[in-house]
Amino acid sequence: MGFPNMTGFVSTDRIRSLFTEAMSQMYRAEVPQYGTLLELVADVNAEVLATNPELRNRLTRAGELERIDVERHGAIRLGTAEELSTIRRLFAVMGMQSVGYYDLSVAGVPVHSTCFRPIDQAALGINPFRVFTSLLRLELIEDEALRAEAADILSRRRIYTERAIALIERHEQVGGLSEAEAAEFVAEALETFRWHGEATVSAETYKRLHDAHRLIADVVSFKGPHINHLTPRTLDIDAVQARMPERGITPKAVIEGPPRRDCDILLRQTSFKALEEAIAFAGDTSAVKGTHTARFGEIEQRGVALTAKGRALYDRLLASVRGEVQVGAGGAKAGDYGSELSERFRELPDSWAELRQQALAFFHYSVTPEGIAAAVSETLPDDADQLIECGYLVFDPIVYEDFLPVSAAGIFQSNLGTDQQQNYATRSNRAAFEAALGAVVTDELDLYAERQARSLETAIELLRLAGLQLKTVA
Ligand code: OOG
Ligand code: NI
Repeated sequence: MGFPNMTGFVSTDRIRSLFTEAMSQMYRAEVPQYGTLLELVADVNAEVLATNPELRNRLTRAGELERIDVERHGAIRLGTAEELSTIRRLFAVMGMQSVGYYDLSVAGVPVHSTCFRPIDQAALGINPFRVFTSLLRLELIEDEALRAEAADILSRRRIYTERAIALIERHEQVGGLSEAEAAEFVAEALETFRWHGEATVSAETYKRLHDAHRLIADVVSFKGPHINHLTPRTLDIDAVQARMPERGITPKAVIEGPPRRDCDILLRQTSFKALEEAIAFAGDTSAVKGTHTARFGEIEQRGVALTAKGRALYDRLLASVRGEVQVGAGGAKAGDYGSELSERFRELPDSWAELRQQALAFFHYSVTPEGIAAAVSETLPDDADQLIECGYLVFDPIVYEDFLPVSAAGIFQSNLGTDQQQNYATRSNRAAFEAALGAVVTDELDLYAERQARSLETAIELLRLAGLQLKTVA
């Protein structure tokens, strides 16, 4: 695993795995509840796998069982275009690319975001580490003087170490890093994500930024974009949510995303406030310090990726529930919301076969041993539906590897305090985001569609080759 290939470079997969592990250790030390959560998730996952052999088999076939224990996503919030384009280059060293564009201004959060993650199947199987990365939209600050001040503060900070930049450049120039360089890169890159208890601004500036939006204070007031959560994947989010209080954790009132179903779709998430941290302000000599809440805990459960058609149905059903029941600050009406959600989502079929037949979700196709045997002895139909009916072809759900903007907004809001619902007039600006990023954002639907198509082609090709074998033998 740690062996360099012929070029003497270690794989980007290995660098990502080293980084994920280092990040997880750092976050465990910084936020002890994260460690508690990992233990609870591991317990629940083990119980689910022990009692649900069908799920265990499916995850094994999909290559997901192996990765569950290391599977994490995190989030950071950046302040400038330069910080964003450099993070793109930093994540590229670990084999992660920008996938998906999420506009959160529509939900009153002055950022737009992307997810950095591995793209190809083998890399996802090794370690699907993802980072939800947001860029502050300073243009959404109404107060012009404050906007200029924030831009000025941001322009003066350096969130990457010099050595990290040098190693990114080396990776770009020679095409990889040696084992020793990779270890150094991981340690240097980690510095960007570390928590700093000393604000770079005075208490007075912090307050003005905070009054404009808590998120603006979080992005602008510190030396770097501290990782604000690290989320393990659970196989039963309702069980983890229910058992959190036993371990001293209080989750938010509702689980974001779709309801519990037999066939999981997309992504379900819930979070909890982790820390109120003491901070010292710049130039502050008094013993009185401030506090800042930025870091939290979260769990996620992943289901099948939906097609554009399935996603449109999901969005419509979710919007109809949210239009009907608004969950209050203290969790009022959470029960109504949950039952309304389950009720309305009955419109979205809850069997893999229907989801496939109606082209609502993406599936991976594979040939069965019966299919190969049949191909050798007879001429097979070349229609996928017929092959499935004969038991020659099987299909498994392709897991959703991305995020959901409405859920993300809910996660942001619950951790910023629910009192800050604002609506911004300016809308989605993907072009500006891509200009800041210095690259085009990959469309996640294209990736799923490609994987589905490739699996089907490969399966049909395998059957064809098995059939040829018959003709050669005969
Ligand atoms: C990111 C919130 C979004 C998710 O899982 O949807 C997110 C943030 O608070 O910076 O992490
Ligand atoms: Ni998250």
